[in-house]
Amino acid sequence: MTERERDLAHRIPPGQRLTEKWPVLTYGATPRIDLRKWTFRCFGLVEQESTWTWEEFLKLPRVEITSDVHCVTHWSLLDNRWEGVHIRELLKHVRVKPEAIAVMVHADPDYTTNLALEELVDDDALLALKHNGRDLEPDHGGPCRLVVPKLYFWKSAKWVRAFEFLDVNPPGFWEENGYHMHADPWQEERFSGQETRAMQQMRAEALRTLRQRERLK
Ligand SMILES: Nc1nc2c(c(=O)[nH]1)N[C@H]1C(S)=C(S)[C@@H](COP(=O)(O)O)O[C@H]1N2
Ligand SMILES: [Mo]
Repeated sequence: MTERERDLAHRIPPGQRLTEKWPVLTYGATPRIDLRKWTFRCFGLVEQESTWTWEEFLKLPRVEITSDVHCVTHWSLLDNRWEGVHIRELLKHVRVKPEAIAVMVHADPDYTTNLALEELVDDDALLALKHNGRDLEPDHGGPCRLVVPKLYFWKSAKWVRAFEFLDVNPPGFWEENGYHMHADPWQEERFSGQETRAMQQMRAEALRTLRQRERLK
């Protein structure tokens, strides 16, 4: 094994193959985003809702983070240099209530994905505006996408528009349609059938709670 191969072996999770070209994976078509109407919103279990316009969002301090991408369809793309707003930077402006344990990420056009709060505020998670020095292309989520490198890439919502803070962790779009609630590529957490009993109970209970709240409204 060469040094390069040894290095790679540590970075490619089981069942993954390297790709050099970045594939586009979207459920549906790339939405047209009007920056004059674009906002990013934090709502749910927060002391006060916050909303940024595109202009306001551009004024937030940025970070650069290099990370690997692992898609559940078995491709991995290494050494992506992302530039954007760190989640903890954004949350300096949001007082999240202590009951919040999870976040429903809302994205255009009608895409959602769920994360435990602690995974969203991880060191390497950000709202990315640039990839390898260039503005994110529309097909890859431009103007702004979430990047959560430690989880399969469907959790990294393209065209992200809001975080909804919750005291339960309900499944998002793919999680409702056969994919794993947690999605750690190193554990190969691909499908909902692989979830632990505790996770399946959490999933069912969260949905029950949300339905009950809907009824009480
Ligand atoms: N809004 C939105 N975000 C999304 C998706 C989508 O269909 N809509 N697809 C997800 C999936 S399944 C993957 S693998 C990655 C793909 O990102 P890419 O097209 O930039 O490779 O985006 C994720 N984020
Ligand atoms: Mo995916």
